[in-house]
Amino acid sequence: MKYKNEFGDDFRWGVSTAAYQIEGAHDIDGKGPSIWDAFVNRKGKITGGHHGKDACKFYHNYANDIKLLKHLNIENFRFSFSWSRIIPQGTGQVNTKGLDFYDRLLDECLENNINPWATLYHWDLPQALEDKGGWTNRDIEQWFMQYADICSSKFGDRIKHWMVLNEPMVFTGAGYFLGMHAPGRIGLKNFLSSAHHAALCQAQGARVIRANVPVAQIGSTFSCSFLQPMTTSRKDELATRRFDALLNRLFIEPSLGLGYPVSDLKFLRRIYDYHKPGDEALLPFDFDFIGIQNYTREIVSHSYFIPYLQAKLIKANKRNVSATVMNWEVYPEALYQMLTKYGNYSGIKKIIVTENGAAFPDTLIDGSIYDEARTNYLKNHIAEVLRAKQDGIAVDGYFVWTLLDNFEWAEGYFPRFGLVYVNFNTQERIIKQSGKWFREFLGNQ
Ligand code: IFM
Repeated sequence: MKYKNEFGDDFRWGVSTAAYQIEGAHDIDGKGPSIWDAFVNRKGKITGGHHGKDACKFYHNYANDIKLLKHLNIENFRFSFSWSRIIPQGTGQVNTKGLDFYDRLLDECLENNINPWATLYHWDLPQALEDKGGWTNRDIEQWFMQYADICSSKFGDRIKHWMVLNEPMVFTGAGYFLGMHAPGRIGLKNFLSSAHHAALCQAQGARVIRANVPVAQIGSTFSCSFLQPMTTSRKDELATRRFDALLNRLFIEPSLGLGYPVSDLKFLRRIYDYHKPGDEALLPFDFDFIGIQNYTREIVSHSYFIPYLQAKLIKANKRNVSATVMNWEVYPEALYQMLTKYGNYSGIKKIIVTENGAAFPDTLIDGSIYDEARTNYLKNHIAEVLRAKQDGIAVDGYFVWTLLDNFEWAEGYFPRFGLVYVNFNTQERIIKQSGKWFREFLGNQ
């Protein structure tokens, strides 16, 4: 795999980002607080006491960063809207200055021949809505549809590719079940109610976009991990199936009209406590594409001690395998396996790898970063995408996570995922060896 033309002319290459991780400017020009603005102030929640108040100052630096994209030969830029920048209280009054920022960003992209790909929701719920229950409150369906309406009616003329949610499993699981992410809530009721409401919004938000922008290509993005049992025992095999239902199937299957995967994960049945008559018909949506976001493989073993799941993941450092700073095993074939898995659902028309990438320790040597591990990670994963494509899987794009080192949620600024190094004191950008390699790969026909 040397040349990008092996993937065909229609294949989309890009990078992905998210508002809270890069924008900064957390309280200016009328922006309201989001759940992440609040969560970072809670003691002990973020490694190093870090926060995203400034992050990469993309709000101010966006024009230079878009030029950087152009320099890197990257034609597709995935970003997310900050809901509380656009509607500070989450519902009601719109903030014109917030809309103006995205206007400027989109114009900058188009002037540089970069296609913007927009995600409506990448985890930064307005705090005012969380104060009313957030994703656990059924009213979120109306709040979200209003937000989707404002974004798509305002920007639909310039954005062709839309994604409704980013990784609903992560923001409901880490945010409402485990309390590790904003808003830091725990418990099964919070998880199941927020999961059902997120699945509804996934389809309802897409309907709003379809109505406002009939020509849009609409998708939503799903985190996924290639799962394998620790042993060949029946117990480990069933444990793997339960994790698969939770991590890989919970949000895609209702959107395909298959309902929730309750037969493989019994406790999920209680999600129906949050259903209203007619929900069955609201959950499916005929997406034009789905985004899959895979980083690793996980090994699963049965465990009596883990509530609800009776299963646990054996982390990479316990298995003596090569891993990233996130303690995620480096296992490129996982991406091939996930493309095959999702490619085999009959209702999925097209897959875009909307995120894939790696955090490794980066050392500045004479002003340069020689990140061979990240470069190899990308090369090897891209090769697996090609393998899937050659096997007939409808995969049509690959987006690196991510352009710039940025705020990595509960891990703060320690994990660096960028193709471009960021000095967070000076906001200097330095293209890493991986960024140079990607530029060359994209430039080579
Ligand atoms: O940084 C995150 C991103 O926000 C969602 N997907 C995974 C990335 C790496 O952890």
